[in-house]
Amino acid sequence: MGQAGRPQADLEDEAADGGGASALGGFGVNAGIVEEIRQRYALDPGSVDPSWAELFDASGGGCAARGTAAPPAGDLADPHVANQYARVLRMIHAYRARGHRSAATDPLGANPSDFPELDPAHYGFGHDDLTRTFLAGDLPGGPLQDLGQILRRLRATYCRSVGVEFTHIQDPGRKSWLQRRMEETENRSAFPAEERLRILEKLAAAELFERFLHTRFVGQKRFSLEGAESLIPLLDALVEESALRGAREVVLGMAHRGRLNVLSNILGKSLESIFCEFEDAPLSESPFGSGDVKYHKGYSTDRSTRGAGRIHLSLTANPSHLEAVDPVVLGRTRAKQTRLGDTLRQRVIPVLVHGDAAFAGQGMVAESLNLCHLAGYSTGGTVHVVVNNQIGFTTTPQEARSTLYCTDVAKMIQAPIFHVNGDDPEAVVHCVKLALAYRRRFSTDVVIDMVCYRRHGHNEGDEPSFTQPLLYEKIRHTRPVRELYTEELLRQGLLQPEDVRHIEEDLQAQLQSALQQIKTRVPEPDEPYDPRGPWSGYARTRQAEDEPATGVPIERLAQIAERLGVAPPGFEVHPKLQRLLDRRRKAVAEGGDLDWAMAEALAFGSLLVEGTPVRLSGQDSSRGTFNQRHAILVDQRTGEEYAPLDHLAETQARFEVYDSQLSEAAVLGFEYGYSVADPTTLTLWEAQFGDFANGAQVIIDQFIAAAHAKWQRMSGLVLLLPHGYEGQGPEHSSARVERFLQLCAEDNLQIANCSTPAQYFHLLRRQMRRRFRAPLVVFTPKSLLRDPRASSSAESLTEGRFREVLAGEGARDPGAVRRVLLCSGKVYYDLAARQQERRAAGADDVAIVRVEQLYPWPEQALAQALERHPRAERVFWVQEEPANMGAWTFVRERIQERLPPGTPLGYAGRSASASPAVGSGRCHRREQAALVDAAFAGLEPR
Ligand SMILES: Cc1ncc(C[n+]2csc(CCOP(=O)(O)OP(=O)(O)O)c2C)c(N)n1
Ligand SMILES: [Mg+2]
Repeated sequence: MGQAGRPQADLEDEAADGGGASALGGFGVNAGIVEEIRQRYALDPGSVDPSWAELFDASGGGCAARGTAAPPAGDLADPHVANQYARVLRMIHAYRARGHRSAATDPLGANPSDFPELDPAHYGFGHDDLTRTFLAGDLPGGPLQDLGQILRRLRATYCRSVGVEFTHIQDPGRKSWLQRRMEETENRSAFPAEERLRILEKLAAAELFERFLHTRFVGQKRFSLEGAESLIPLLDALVEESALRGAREVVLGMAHRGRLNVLSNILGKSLESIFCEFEDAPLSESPFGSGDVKYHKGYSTDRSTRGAGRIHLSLTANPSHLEAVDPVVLGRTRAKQTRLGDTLRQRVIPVLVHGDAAFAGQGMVAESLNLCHLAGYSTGGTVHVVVNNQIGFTTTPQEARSTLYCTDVAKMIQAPIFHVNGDDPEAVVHCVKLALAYRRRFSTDVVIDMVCYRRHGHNEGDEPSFTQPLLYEKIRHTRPVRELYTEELLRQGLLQPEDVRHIEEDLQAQLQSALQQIKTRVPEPDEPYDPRGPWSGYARTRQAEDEPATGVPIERLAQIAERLGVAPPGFEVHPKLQRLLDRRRKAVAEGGDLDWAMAEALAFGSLLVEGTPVRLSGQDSSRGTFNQRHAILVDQRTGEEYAPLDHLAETQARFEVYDSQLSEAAVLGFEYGYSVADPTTLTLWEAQFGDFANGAQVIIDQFIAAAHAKWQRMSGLVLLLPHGYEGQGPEHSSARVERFLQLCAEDNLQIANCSTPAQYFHLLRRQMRRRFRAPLVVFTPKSLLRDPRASSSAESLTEGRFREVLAGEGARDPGAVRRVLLCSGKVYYDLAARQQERRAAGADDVAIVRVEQLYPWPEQALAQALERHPRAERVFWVQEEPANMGAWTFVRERIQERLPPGTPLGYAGRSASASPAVGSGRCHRREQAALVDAAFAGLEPR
């Protein structure tokens, strides 16, 4: 409000003149207060609320005189008068908070018209009061207004085609910004003729597209938009308005409903290629990978706008799994903003189109909304559009949710929610402009709930009357929004009947000609297959020459280590951490042993100084779940934070580490999206414990593993999944190695389980230093983080590369080896310890081979390792996991193939089990000892 407060307490009695609409003198305003405001106005007109100023101006400055000359009949001290004013103000508030309950938002007409709190009678007002003047608070139109005038504005603003929920917004500035904008305009826009014709054209394009497909490709699934055609003018206005306000890119995510329509009418995907997909013509086959159905594919394009040049639009490919694409769109957006240096987050705008049932039902929605204001994940606000056709497949809203609206979940982030009637396309376009203005101003999510209907069944083969006969009887008699809007424009003389015919004929001709075209000529693919933009130069298949040396000169490592160990002057590091920093600093310079966290810091640090940005996110990742990383130091006096990795050198790349919200699906989806949009950044997601990754299974199965085969989209995302059997119980032991291995084919993933810090160092660097890109899953250690046996020398980081197989350990005479133990990860150290004992006892006949990379399967390296021991009688696979888990079922055939005929492959590990690990530490130790025994069983000294 700013200026002299609007005078809610400045109330007095009813008008002396009997309630006429006269100004101050006529109606119960405390004369003393009016005089005081008048005097302030005389001294400084800017110091009072503009509505007072209007009033004083209108009365030629004489109102105060009238106010004083004709004192009001009542006084605020009179409880009856005060009560009456309070009731008006309560009613005004009720309209702001609950006006949406009687807004005409449902094109099928099921609007509750008599919500009690919106009835003046509820506040004791009758018909006679309509012409009486009351204090109107901060409602535009002046501080004193007729009750009728007050109600008219409130109903026009809050109860027409737009119902708004905004009073849950706690920030008074945001709330009053929106309130004022809506009330001053009565929440509508006066569109010029040109814009109204454009809306009609978009509606026509939307409807005719569907009708054409309906008649030419009978019975084929397309998930028609009919009943919700206003989505097209909505998105059209969104793109135009965004461009006008300086946006360079809009990143869209949406599900099946109307997707083809959006591809054609918003992204400009050619009709020819869409029709080819319906025909299942050769073009619709994927030249690489297995491809996807037409209504899941992504697309991107540059589109010319009317007033602001070109804007890049991309629709993110998505799986059938509703809402799974949400965080992916946000991550992509964030990466694009970062690459563009768009710190205000106004140049790349994320837009998510949802279905009503999915928005209310899927947990991913809440997880993704929760990213909205988090420093590491904010995108400056997402524009959410719910295509609320009031049904989900065959499920009614009453069955689909416990909430009043399908959008209620968005209130948790205090997003304003505009419920708008999809049959009022101007109101729809008005809402999107208002929503964008709000996002621009406050950098936060906004929600448009476009209430509409679904003209046909869920898909084109469905008969909706089986389950919703009454609803569909009504829908049968509902005329398309294009018809309704056309009539309106004809009525207003903006359009002549022949104009309508021309619009339709033109569209029809375009559709017809495109269909004709594909009969004679196969169109070019819409998107070239070769990696484009930031991905040009990267390879989706492994390159024979692509095994870069990843060592880093010792001088550089020493410089990095030095910087890692120093906090700024005066920064008070926790004393225990100070010792860690000192150790880190000395480790490289003095040739000490490096642990896992140090090797990781040096991998990150060396990439950063070479110009490769690093972004790591996960629960408690900055400190590290196991208290190992300490990527951010906290001043013990001030709480200030300092990230040594971000202060290595003047010209280094950006280092970001974020403690994520406590979710897996949305955060992993976000990081996946980030990695797709930015191949130049080492993007890592870390699970708190590896098994929690199954909370993000959809992202792993549908995106990380399959995106390349389905959509030819590459990603270099790294997943860090703590894994290892340490007696911590069923839930903290297994990252489900078996599940990741089951997903592997066509070089879609890389799966590694390193046994030394140096290997981890080289692996991380390899990920960014070669052209081949595929997501990398690393099973990371827990107890090994502090196990002195699992340390590496600084020298081991200075040369060489990641080795897929480590076969160095073994008998001094390889020819004397009677048994080869193959394993992966931490169990190696248990085997090595037993091997040491046996050696001490004079038995040196076992070789241990570590498979450090499980996929792509290191065929050659393993074959070489086995060939070194031609006299081996037995080969065992040793693992900690139960036999139905871990790598056993994956490696079994692959190793067996390599063994001489008749050499059986043995298994030493836990028995098959329903649960990954036992609860008792004692049982765990017993089992662990038993599996090591089994690995060495039968090797009595000769
Ligand atoms: C996670 C998930 N569960 C189930 C389905 C199967 N399914 C496809 S569409 C649909 C109904 C979606 O309703 P709504 O979100 O309202 O979108 P509409 O089809 O009405 O546009 C269902 C259940 C799915 N695709 N994804
Ligand atoms: Mg629906």
